[in-house]
Amino acid sequence: MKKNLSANAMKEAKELFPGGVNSPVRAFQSVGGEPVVMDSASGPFLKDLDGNIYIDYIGSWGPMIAGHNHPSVVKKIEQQLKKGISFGTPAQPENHLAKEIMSRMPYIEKIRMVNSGTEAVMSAIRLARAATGRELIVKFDGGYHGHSDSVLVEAGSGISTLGLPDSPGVPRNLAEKSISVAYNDNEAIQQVFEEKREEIACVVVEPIAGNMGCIPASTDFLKHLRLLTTKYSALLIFDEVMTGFRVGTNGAQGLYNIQPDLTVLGKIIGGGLPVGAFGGKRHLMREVAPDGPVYQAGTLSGNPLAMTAGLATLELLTGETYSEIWKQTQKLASGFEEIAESHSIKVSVTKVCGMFSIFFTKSTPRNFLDVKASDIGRFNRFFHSMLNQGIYFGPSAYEAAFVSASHNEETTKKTLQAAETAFSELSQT
Ligand code: HOZ
Repeated sequence: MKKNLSANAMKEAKELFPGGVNSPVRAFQSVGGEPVVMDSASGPFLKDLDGNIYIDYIGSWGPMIAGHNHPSVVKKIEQQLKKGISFGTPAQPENHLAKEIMSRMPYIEKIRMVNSGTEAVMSAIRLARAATGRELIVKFDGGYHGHSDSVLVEAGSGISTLGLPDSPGVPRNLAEKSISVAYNDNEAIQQVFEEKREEIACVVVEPIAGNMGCIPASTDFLKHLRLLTTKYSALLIFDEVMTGFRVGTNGAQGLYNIQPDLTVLGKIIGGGLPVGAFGGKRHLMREVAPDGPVYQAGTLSGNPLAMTAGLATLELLTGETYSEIWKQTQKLASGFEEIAESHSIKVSVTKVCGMFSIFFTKSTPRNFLDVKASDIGRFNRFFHSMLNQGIYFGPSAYEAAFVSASHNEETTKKTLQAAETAFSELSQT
């Protein structure tokens, strides 16, 4: 595999950006080696600067669920491009995307478009604090809700990939307002509520965690959260930045049939362009400026190109699309487990539609502690073997892999062939 052009570009990038990247996980720090610099993408494939082609299981960390550069998404972006890039005024693409989202997630009665998932969570938490008049927030260990101050406590994704406890720069008195509890643990959350009761403004949760690898919540756990938050009049915020329209037509809230008070979205609803959104019950959203006093604003919010790309992507996501994505996800997951088994390697592959993770551990992880106990060194070696064979996973044992509608029997077959080699190599070390 030629790597010269990519290596040179990374050398230059290291002079320009911290760690040579604009988002920490991309830096390959935990898996070792040098990041690959991409040049173009199409369907399920990425092509690097040296012309090497990879089957991509990052999908830009989720948004590219239709596959890279889907013709109808590209066409609609081009049409909008000709009409204008950004207006800073109300524009119709905002209405179109909002209506599509709300028809799929009926618990969102009003929505505010923002520019990233981080911004959306930050604003939803501000709204929850204002609406309840309380300050404490509860999150879960290994849950990642972007990088705003209140949620960088025991966080997943880059924070766990880099082995950072929390982040310096977060004021201590603010961090003290955030409580982090074990995921999928009814007793732990019950205890927190019994102790803090009416001090808790909200619980923010990824209904299917995707930033400590893919760890689905049990239905019982999510139901328990709904009951507790209702009992203590706290708000339940579903962070569906990753799961929204990935795991099914109605997101994780549809899959589990649980009604959150607020929902946070991102990734897919921007079709690959920068977008976030938060929404929920009308009486809560009425508190947001200018209807109410909770301030939130953004120069590029509701950007017409991003709205158009998001809508074009959602329009491609039918029940049939999800069945096909689920089929490939299941084939990959069972394929990995069977091949590993045949080499006497124990892996546990967690999965939901379009998302999976390979953990080098005997039993299925249910929380962050279980994930941290898995063999990260083995994952790193597996990652490099797959990469060398043209299969691109996220460069971290704490990130989920994503399957798109453009992945098919052929890509699954090639991926599993590469896995055969990777597990065989691992069994010899
Ligand atoms: N926080 C993202 C994954 N969970 C990583 C984003 C990126 O590096 O692009």
